Amino acid sequence: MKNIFSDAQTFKEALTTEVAHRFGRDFEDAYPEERYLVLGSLIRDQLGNTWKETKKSVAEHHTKQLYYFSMEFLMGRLMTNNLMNMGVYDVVKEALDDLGMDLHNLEELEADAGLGNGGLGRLAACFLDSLASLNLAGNGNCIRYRYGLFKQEIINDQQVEKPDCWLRLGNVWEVWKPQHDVRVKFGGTLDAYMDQFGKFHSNYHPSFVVRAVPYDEPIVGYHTPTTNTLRLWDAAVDEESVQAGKLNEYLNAVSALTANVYPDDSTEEGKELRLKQEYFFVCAGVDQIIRSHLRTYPTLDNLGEKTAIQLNDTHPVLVIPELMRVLMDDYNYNWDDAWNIVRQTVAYTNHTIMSEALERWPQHLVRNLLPRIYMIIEEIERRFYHYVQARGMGNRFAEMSILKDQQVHMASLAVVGSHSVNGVAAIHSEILVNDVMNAFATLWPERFNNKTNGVTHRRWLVYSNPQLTSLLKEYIGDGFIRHPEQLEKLMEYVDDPTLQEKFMNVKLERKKILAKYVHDELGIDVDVNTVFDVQCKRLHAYKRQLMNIMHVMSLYLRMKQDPNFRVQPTTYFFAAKAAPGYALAKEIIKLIVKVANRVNNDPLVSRYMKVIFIPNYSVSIAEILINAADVSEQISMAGKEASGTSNMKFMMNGALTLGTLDGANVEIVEQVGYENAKIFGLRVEELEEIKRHNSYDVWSIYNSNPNLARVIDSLHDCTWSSNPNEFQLIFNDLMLHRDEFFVLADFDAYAQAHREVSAWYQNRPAWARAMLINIAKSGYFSSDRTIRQYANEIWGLDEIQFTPEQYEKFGFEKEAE
Ligand code: 26V
Repeated sequence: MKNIFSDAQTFKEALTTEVAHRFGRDFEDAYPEERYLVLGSLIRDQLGNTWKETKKSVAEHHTKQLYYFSMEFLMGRLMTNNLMNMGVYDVVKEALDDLGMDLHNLEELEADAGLGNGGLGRLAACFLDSLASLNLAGNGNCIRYRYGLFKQEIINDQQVEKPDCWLRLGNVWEVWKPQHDVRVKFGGTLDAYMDQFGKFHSNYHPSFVVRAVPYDEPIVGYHTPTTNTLRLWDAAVDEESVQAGKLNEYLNAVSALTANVYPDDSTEEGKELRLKQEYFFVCAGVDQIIRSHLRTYPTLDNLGEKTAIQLNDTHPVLVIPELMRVLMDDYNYNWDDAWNIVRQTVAYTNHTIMSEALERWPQHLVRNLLPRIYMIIEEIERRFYHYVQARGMGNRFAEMSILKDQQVHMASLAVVGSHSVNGVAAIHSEILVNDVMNAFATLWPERFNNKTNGVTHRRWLVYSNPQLTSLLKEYIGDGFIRHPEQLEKLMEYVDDPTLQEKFMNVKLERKKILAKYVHDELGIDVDVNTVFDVQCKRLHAYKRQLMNIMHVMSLYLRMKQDPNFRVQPTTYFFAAKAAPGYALAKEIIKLIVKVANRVNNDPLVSRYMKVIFIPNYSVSIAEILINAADVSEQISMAGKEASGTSNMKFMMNGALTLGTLDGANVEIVEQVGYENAKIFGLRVEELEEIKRHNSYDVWSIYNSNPNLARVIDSLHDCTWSSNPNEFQLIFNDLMLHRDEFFVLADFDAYAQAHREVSAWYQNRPAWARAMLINIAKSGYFSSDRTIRQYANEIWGLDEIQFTPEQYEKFGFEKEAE
């Protein structure tokens, strides 16, 4: 078979022929969308070859496989990423250049796959890249949402949510597999009885049955044949299951199931639908695993030896009772054997300690929607109770129980039913063990471990910042693309004035690209010679975007009042989506936008500062925003941010962390040293102390700090809005509800940290050196390192075996061991 990607000429011919076949047009006459679709399908078809070899090798060598169950995969665009990983980017670019077409323009036609809310979903996407690039058999399991997370527009200074129609042009990467559908059953009644041998039998009469139909996307590793699968389940009607006279109701229920990503893990409405979504992709995913296992092995006894399932937070935790159900009811396992298999197979990652974000479902909801699953959960709880009593920890059972307060506690179910529980940064894992899950950690210390998050440096550095990548290659070669720890080689050159200058020019290039975007999209001119200070992440009170904008407000007010007070010119960038039902978060966005309007239109102050709110934060925006930053704002209240992952992306692109000792910031400073970051604010222990003594008094801070008091007054004295009540929620949150996230307590330290950063920036060589050190030390935060740790310490995965001939066939070189 001829490889159409072997050279530009061959590819050009393949492309033009395919455009004619598909659309009946010459390439020159084809619409850009048609060209894009054809290019995408040629790439996808080519991946079919490596896909086939990967599946074959896994089956032949009985390679252990991982299934990463996640409600969210924030993949972003895949075209260029795939071309780069396949090693054919240059061929395709040349072919398109010859045809008078810019590859970049075609890329732009691809919609972001925004199937997620934030860090948790993007982490899953980074993990897929690392799994494939490290030759590990790791597949994703998720839902094919027809609409991604809402698109954010700012209208009348406020967030407005619009649908994200990411499938408008279809999805060139997916392969529809209707032959692999699965029936998923909900509701109804269960007649159960025990026979004379104590075996359970049941007749289940569900009230709602839907077919789950998979769409598979190939996930290709960097310069290797390994091609894994991201399986997205769509819901389709089951013709047999419509109740008489209820056709419309049925069709609507099927359609709703996979309509959209939940924009919030905390709102009340749509709870039942969310639970349905969770069981839907769990049931389908488990069924697929069992079927695929039984194609290779005669028994399920060795399921846990050959399969690992990782639960990305508790959203897929129903895997535990579902796998129990299948093993016992469909394959005749007794409880104990089934339980051992389940526990050996399943591992759980916790991503938050915020108690309002820990999943709990009303018991009646679970019982009504999933009667058999609920029964199994009750039995898990019953046996767990006896287990705890027998180990003399009965006094702490209440902390650990699954069923309490009329609710099902999903995190407890996850810990009880898995063999590994991990947090996502060292400090977070410590808090889990010492505080949130202390009873569990006392009962099962060996079950708890830490896996500090990472991000794929191939997307967040190599692909999104080609300017920096070529500079790095010039100094340390290209080994770091496969071995990110080699970035450390840059340490040898950080004092080199030539490199420092070259790097500052690269940064300037990236700032110009961002400035152009801001000009084109928002019509605002920003000065690329100012400090670019960036905070981009979901809007949550604990992340303290409010503290950031209040600091900006204080500078503005002081400059207006005092003609001698001037600051280092800075552009403050914000990007953040708020959950549609999260009123305080939305009000904070409004405040940022209103402050921006005032500051940017003030002829005097705007020479020293501008504020830019970039709407619709997404993977593609992150790709141009993060690498343009000088300063990375990571200012959550200590103890609240489990890890953070943008902090790592900023670091890889040289930005200096201005942050609290929270999440992975702690490990970032461990890597770069305190002298190459700016750490401020109260630490976890100090905050604990203040809370213990109940000594936090916002009014005494207000009364003793005129500068801060002026900022707080400005919330309701019509400085930023003609309506004095516009920011009532914010004022109340700070001053009447005692500022839960200690914004006032950290405010002065934060302002001081800013002053120090500004002074630092004025020393160009020192600044450049610190930035280079951040890049050199960022290898640790590659998801390659994280995935290796998961693979070795939790999953027990071995590499997929390919022969040297297979490598050669696809044009790759096998690395020496
Ligand atoms: C948190 C909260 C807190 C307040 C109310 C509503 C709400 C809803 C969701 C969440 C977060 C849920 C889990 C999550 O997305 N965690 C994030 O996981 C990232 C990847 O591990 C990590 O970097 C972030 O620190 C963590 O917040």
